[in-house]
Amino acid sequence: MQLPAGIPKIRARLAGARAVTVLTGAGISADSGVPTFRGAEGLWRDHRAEELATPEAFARNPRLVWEWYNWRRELIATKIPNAAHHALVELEQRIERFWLITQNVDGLHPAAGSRKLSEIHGNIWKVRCTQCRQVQENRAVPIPMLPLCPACDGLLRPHIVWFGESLDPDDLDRSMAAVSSCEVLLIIGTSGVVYPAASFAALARQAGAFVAEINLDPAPNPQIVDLTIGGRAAEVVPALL
Ligand code: BV8
Ligand code: ZN
Repeated sequence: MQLPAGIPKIRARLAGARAVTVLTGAGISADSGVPTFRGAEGLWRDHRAEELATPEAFARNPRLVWEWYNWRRELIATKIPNAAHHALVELEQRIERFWLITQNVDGLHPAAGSRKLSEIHGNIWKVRCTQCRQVQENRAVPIPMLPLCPACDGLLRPHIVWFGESLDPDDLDRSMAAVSSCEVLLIIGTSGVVYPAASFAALARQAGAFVAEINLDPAPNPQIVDLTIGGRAAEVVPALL
């Protein structure tokens, strides 16, 4: 397979770097068979989804929202990390100061072995009590309706950040620190429409980082990205090592 031209440039940047930050989106899990959000087969082309990932939707109809998450849990339960996820675990071990920020809730990065990681939109395998806020891992597929907290009988919700909800402050602080102190920022498989993640590239650039993007259908944005590589993450990311 002919590797895109930009790869040697990124390899050279990574070889000499002491601080590298990576931001991933649904595109890195596409090669594991997890549907992306806004693509042709997108999870979110169905208008329901856009309306379901909000606290209002959950307050109005928790059963409908849980049905949607049970459908996604069933879908994701059979998926495994791909070569791109594993390559980022290798990169984490090679680079002195490394941090991975993912928008994905599918849990494939921790499953691959990533440890220096912020799952800034949460994790589909975690639930949170709406009363006592206790967070627990729950891998039941499906989760029986309506799930209640073992500690206080409160209604459980997915431990996921919905639209209109703020990110966990620690995740946000850690991510902002990682993007504003890195020499290289790799952006892999994201459409860059969701904030605050969509602002990380500009932040890194302002701080002097070399910003490279890997995307199946690259929409080069020279204002904030130094180099764009068109290709599948599972093929391109391992070639960066
Ligand atoms: C917040 C959980 C403060 C749900 C998600 C107006 C302007 C600016 C901001 C806003 C605004 N109005 C509202 C906001 C704020 C809002 C926002 O950004 N809205 C957007 C839509 C405009 N953000 C928020 O609400 C955030 N909170 O800002 O707090 C606040 C507080 C109160 C009020 C206001 C603000 C919370 C955002 C978190 C939302 N939760 N998910 C769930 O998943 O169940 S976001 C959802 O989209 C997913 O988490 C996903 O990770 C994320 C981003 O999508 P992508 O990962 O990029 O996936 P996508 O399908 O879009 O793209 C895939 C890409 O991969 C494509 O480019 C494709 O080409 C590429 N690709 C495909 N295959 C491959 C590939 N690349 C490589 N290889 C392949 N094989
Ligand atoms: Zn509780």
